[in-house]
Amino acid sequence: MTTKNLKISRLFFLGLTLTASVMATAGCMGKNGFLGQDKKSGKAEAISATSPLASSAATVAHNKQILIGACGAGANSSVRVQRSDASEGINIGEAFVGFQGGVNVGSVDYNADGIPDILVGAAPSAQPHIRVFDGRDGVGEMASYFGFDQPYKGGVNVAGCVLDGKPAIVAGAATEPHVMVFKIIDGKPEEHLSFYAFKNTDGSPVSGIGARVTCGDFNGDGKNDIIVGSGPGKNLNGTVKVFDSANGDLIAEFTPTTDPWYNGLFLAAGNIDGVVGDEIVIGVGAGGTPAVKVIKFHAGSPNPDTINSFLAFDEAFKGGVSVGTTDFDNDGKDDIIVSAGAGGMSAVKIFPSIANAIEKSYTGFENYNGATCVSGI
Ligand SMILES: [Ca+2]
Ligand SMILES: [Ca+2]
Ligand SMILES: [Ca+2]
Ligand SMILES: [Ca+2]
Repeated sequence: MTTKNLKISRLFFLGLTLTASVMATAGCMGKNGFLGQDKKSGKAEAISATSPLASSAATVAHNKQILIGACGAGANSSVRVQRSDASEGINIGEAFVGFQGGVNVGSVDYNADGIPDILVGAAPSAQPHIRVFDGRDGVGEMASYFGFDQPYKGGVNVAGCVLDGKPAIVAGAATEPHVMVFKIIDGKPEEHLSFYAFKNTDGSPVSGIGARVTCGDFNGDGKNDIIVGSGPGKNLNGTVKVFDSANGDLIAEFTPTTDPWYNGLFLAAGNIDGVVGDEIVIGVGAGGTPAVKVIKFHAGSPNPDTINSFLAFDEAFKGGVSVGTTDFDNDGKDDIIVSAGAGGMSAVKIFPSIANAIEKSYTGFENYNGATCVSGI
């Protein structure tokens, strides 16, 4: 559908215990049919064909984890958690059973119990379905939404956030520059912001370009900001914009590279250098050299600095680099998670803080060569 027709929407709250009939009524149909979960239980399947780990019954919090999703078109929607201590992590299985369009992942402590929960967004070719799974065990669905009006079938990018002390979800339309922010109030989403991240000079939204999203305090004022990077679909040369989470005002805008990142970029935020304020971590989209950059804000300067830059994978790899952050080694500085796009055999790596040495290396999904995406959790 076109931008012109993409209505500013309310989030459709589907309830805490989604049933198959509700899913069907809600029209949750993709190109391959029903996208929902196990029709009998109403829960996600525990094990998927591409996931090597069995479902975990663990109920304790494990910090410093990596959330991994199968992201590529043609992939199923497997999602699992990799723990730093190599113990068995949560395995959601297919977040949207039968869906072959891939997903993207994020996390937020949705129910404010101190345990980060799992956000999964359906990739392009699907309705913009967001599911939230309990981070304690992964099998309890906490919520299920459509991030944008259901006629829109471009998919949705998701990120967790905390705004005014409340959990929040940032949703970016995957094929349009529409961004919506929802605060979670008493377990239900309330629309907080709705705006277009990329506009033409006449104020109309740029057509055919998606919004990749993350959340962090880029300008170090103690309040999280909404950070949007251009997705694939049009040459914006990898533009990043930072918006005030209170009102959607633009705080900063930059283009992190002079390279032609025509296929968009991936982004995450975290306190990489340990100094007040979150840095933005950028990973090149599919088609480009697999570069990662760490961007730092300086008060009073319109131009942020690149404080680190490295190749996440062999230079010849052009599948794209999904990025995330988590303080994996518990030194007070967030570390950088990367995962390979299509053709990278689901490689996942950790780069500690701003050093370029690989600390850990994993396989996201065994025997899977499609795109893999990551988030800290
Ligand atoms: Ca929680
Ligand atoms: Ca801020
Ligand atoms: Ca910092
Ligand atoms: Ca660290």
